Amino acid sequence: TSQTVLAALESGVLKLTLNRPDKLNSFNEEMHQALRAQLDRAHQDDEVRALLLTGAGRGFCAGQDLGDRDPRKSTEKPDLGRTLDSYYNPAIRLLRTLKKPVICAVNGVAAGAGANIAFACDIVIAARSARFIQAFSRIGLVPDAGGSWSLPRLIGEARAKALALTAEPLDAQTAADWGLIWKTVEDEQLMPQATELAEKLAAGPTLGLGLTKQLIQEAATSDLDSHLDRERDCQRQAGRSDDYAEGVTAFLEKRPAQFRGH
Ligand code: T3D
Repeated sequence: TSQTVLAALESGVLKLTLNRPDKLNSFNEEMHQALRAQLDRAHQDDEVRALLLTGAGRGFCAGQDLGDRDPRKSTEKPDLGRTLDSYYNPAIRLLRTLKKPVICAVNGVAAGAGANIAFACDIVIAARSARFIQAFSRIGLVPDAGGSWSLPRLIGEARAKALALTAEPLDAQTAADWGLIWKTVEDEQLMPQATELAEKLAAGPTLGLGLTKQLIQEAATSDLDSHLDRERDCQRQAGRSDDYAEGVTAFLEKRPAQFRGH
């Protein structure tokens, strides 16, 4: 197995650590493949009830490894669409369709696709010292990994355009104030707090949490009328889960619920 993405399953949390710290965890081919394998596993393995994504060293992820894109080493123009089809787009789809909570602990700079992978996660907690950079325009590219979709939805067109066109770094606290991420914490508190949150969610009613995530995502593109029907369908499904019965029983018995995820 590749060391470019460290994976550890503990207490229902699959912790994935992007691990090319010398290159600020930018993506080479091997890291793309390793992340893909772990995201597939997260989908398939019932033992995985939450995903926690972070980076090794001082950065979270600096997007594509530009060392692999050196125009001086090739006479042919690259087909970057192929990288998106092969890697970034499947990764974003796998994160968004995972029926389990995805927590992102942004430990340092998140640039290019690295920033937009974070924004595809369900709950983003950032270290106070982290920053987000839509680095694409510095090198003549467009935001990818879903950034041109997620940014305007999260913070509105005005801020999305300014960030993407200028590539100015956004500090973590401003990102939180704008609603781009959930919150910031002191640097040394990042992994303890993100782990505690991930473990709490992993011990939760996974089926209901997965449906909740789906509903909120669908709201971006649905009208109220059809969305009310979707809520009804999801509530019907949640109401038939073992975890709902356990939740209500535990409430009536004045004890903590013991959810099993179905
Ligand atoms: O297929 C496709 O290509 C299409 C997909 C595109 C997706 C994308 O993500 S495009 C955007 C690519 N990313 C960037 O443009 C960001 C490039 N990096 C930076 O601008 C800066 O490194 C940061 C602002 C992120 C951090 O700056 P700083 O000063 O804190 O660190 P640094 O000194 O620049 O970086 C530390 C090392 O990491 C350095 O290596 P060295 O000199 O110590 O040997 C640097 O070269 C390396 N590094 C950082 N980012 C990348 C990288 N090496 C290769 N690729 C990188 N993206």
